[in-house]
Amino acid sequence: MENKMFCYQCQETAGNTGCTQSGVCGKKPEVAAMQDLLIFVSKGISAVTTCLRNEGKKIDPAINHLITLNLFTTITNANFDEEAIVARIFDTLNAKKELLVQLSNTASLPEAALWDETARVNFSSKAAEVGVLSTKDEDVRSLRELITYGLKGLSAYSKHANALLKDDEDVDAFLQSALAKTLDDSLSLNDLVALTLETGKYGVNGMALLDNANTTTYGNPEITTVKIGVGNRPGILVSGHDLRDMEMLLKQTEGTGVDIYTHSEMLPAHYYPAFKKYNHFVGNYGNAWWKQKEEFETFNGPILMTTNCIVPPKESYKDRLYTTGAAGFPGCKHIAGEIGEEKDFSAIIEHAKKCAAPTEIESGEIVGGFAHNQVLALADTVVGAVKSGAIKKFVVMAGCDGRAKSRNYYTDFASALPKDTVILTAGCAKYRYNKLDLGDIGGIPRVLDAGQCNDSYSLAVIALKLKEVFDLDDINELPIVYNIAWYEQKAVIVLLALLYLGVKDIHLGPTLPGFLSANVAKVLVENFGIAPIGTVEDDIKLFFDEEENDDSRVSVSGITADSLIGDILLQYPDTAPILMSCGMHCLGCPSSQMESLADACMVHGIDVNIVLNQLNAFVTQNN
Ligand code: SF4
Ligand code: SF3
Repeated sequence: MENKMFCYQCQETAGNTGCTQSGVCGKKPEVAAMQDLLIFVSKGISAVTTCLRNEGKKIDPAINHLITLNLFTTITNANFDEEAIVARIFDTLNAKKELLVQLSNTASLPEAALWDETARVNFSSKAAEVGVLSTKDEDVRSLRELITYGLKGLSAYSKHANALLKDDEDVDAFLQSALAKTLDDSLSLNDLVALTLETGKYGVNGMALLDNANTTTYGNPEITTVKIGVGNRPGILVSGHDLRDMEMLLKQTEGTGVDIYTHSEMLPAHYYPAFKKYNHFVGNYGNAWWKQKEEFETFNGPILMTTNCIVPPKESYKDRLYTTGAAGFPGCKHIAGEIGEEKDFSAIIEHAKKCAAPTEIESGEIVGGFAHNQVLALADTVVGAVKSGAIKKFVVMAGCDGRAKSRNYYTDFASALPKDTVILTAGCAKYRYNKLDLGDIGGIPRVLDAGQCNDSYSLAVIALKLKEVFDLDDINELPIVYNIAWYEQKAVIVLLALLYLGVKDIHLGPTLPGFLSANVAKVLVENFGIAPIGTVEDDIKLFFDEEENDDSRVSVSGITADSLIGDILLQYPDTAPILMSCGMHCLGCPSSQMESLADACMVHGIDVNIVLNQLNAFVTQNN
């Protein structure tokens, strides 16, 4: 893993020593180092709270909120402000000191729980000791990072629910105990794999918590047409994922002559009934987060970043960029406010009044609002379309967008999909295809947008409902395929939640996460059929050309269902464990060498396409 050049946070390119390098994210090395230290002290305080719970003591919700906000602050592209991160380290150390005196027995605590420091000057040297690469075994490190990133996603869901005054002590207790376990050297690889799946289970709980918080506060998202042009009054552009911030800003801008627009992941705010009553909530401006440099420039007015993803701003609009909550950028104004407090947005509103109206960059409308309640309200139509064959398959294309050219794949893939398929999406990945004219099937749009990445829960609810309606035993029997784009750490929890729900054969792109060691990737490939994307042409064949899949599909590795076992082993000897784990324990037998993969799978009662996926993924990873 040390030889790979990738970023632990955003997986683009850049730092090669864990998250302590300045890279494409624009973070300075000192900022990345302070993030490492904030994670370390968050793990430390979590070990203390976990011991306190084991002694039967209650943890104040304020401590839970401190830990979730710490994790949220360190997710990809949320906070670049070194001093804000250092302040959180001090707050955490102080809170931990108060908790430690309540603990009867401190003997089993890890070093992170006992570490204390009052001199800021000593933080850098400590950060250098405790970064990602301080775990030397690459498989342990890979699983610890997978769990930690999943917990960061869980913390984001919790934080958004907490902002709406909803808490789940079970989720917080798990989050903290799991964080503490990432410090525990006595855990085996199997223990860590089990903890990874348990993280997915709590991911589902965290998503349900947030879904309940959002829908009970703002109503169920409903089909909505959103304008993408502009009006002629000055505006404030709101980005990130925090709906409570959006609510407060909408209220405070009413009657001020300032319009409100959404950017990137805030688009789904338009789908909530509670926000529709605001006439000055005009529309969506622009695209996914990575286009900020052009789009914030032409917006002309101030921008409020409520969470990630921030692109380091150009000087030309930096004075118009405001942050709040977990987001931060040095030199940009930060609007404070704790859970339960009304934030004061007067400064950004006054700023907006002095700005020109946005410059129009596109016009027209997009349609969204297909979260679970809305889709289930259309269940009869949807089920009827599936039964009649009008809809052959659903393709879950949820996830993140990013600036890499390889992400054009998703636009091309969406365009190449057979006309009898419907895309289910959530997250900013949708901007790769939500403005294409993909039409509808009997009135059902071919792109159903459930909302933010945080709303991926809706896609799971829809799948589980369809499984019930079609009376299936296994979620994988549904006509749903998964081709998910990923970028930020928070998205890891969506993957883990899907794995916990039993979803198999998820394709992930544009690359598999770099923090997966070869062995951890193998576990995911063998047990869940996780596979990387291929070319658009190959993947369309793989997902839709069932006849060809049955016998002669050519995979990226060159291995087909017709390949002889002996030839596969000759070309890729390291694939033997994959074939054996699929039940082919007779590989040493000369006659098995002359069998085709399809025949061998048939004899062992295995789906040849699943084995092909696994072989393909393995060969792509290791060659
Ligand atoms: Fe480097 Fe930024 Fe990635 Fe950290 S997040 S490894 S600083 S590119
Ligand atoms: Fe996008 Fe950052 Fe992930 Fe919330 S805003 S989906 S990348």
